[in-house]
Amino acid sequence: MTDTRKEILLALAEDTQTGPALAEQLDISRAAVWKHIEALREQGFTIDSDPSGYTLADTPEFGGLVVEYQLEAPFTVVYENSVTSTNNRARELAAEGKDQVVVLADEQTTGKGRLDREWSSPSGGIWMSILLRPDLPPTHTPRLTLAAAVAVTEAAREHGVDAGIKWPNDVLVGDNEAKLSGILTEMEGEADRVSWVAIGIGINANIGAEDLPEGATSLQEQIGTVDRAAFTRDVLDRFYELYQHPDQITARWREYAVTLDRPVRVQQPRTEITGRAVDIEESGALLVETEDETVSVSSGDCEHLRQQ
Ligand code: BT5
Repeated sequence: MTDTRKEILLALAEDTQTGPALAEQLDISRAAVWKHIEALREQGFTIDSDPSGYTLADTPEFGGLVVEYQLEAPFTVVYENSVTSTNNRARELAAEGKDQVVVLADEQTTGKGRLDREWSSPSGGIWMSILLRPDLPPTHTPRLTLAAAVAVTEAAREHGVDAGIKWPNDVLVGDNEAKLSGILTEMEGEADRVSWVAIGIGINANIGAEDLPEGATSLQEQIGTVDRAAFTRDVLDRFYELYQHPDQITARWREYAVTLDRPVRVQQPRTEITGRAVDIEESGALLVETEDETVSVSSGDCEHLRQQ
């Protein structure tokens, strides 16, 4: 979105504005104002005009502009109705040298989970990837994934959903621990420096239970239809705040963790660790107390076992 359009939307969100007032405020011609208003209408914004000026009567339910114009984080939002996977699209944008871009979609046709698993992504979800070029060694990127889980959990709690985090980054709801959100981080880089990272966040938003796999839940199922644009903004702003204050990530993650202080089994490609999850390290690794030692587990699939 051009900054001018963003400024017009912000001004209209405040109050009715006359064409001349907008032209003066933005230092553009009245004809240019009119063109921008037309472009915004084409993007689904309902802007009424009468002698008192332009009034923002309605905004589209979802899309790039509606998320971006009130976003505090400095991300550009690239919206697609349907995409194979927002992570794939983010990878393409990374190849073009882009940074601080969010790819957002209503539907993914081949959404990806971790380890080549499938991620169901029907229309009505919030499927997005945040593309960043952080000045970090690759070993620090798991923390960005934790930050994304914290951001989703806080946004969900703000909406009254009883969300918690299963290590490393599943957002689960309620006693039966139904999965509301999952995160897949992909990156490219060298041994000591990340070139880019795409943090892929999937949130089951306005989707009925019948369109989700077993064991999944959605915001709609929990609290009814949500304003996806506002929810997306909330997650992105919270994520960006944590990105700027990485020292807060693990403390906030611990606050919402449902994995700590309980028996777990962590599956890794070649091994399996069973014990009590006691803490996470700054790196994001899970500390598991087994019968004879405390093991630091940096990745794997975690299963919560029944409390003994
Ligand atoms: C994840 O994998 O939880 C990571 C999911 C990341 C999805 C986002 S959407 C935006 C971006 N673009 C992508 O293509 N991906 C990212 P994992 O922990 O492997 O969990 C996958 C498992 O969760 C599957 O094997 C199913 O059992 C289950 N599952 C699939 N779709 C689901 C859904 N929509 N909600 C809850 N569970 C689901």
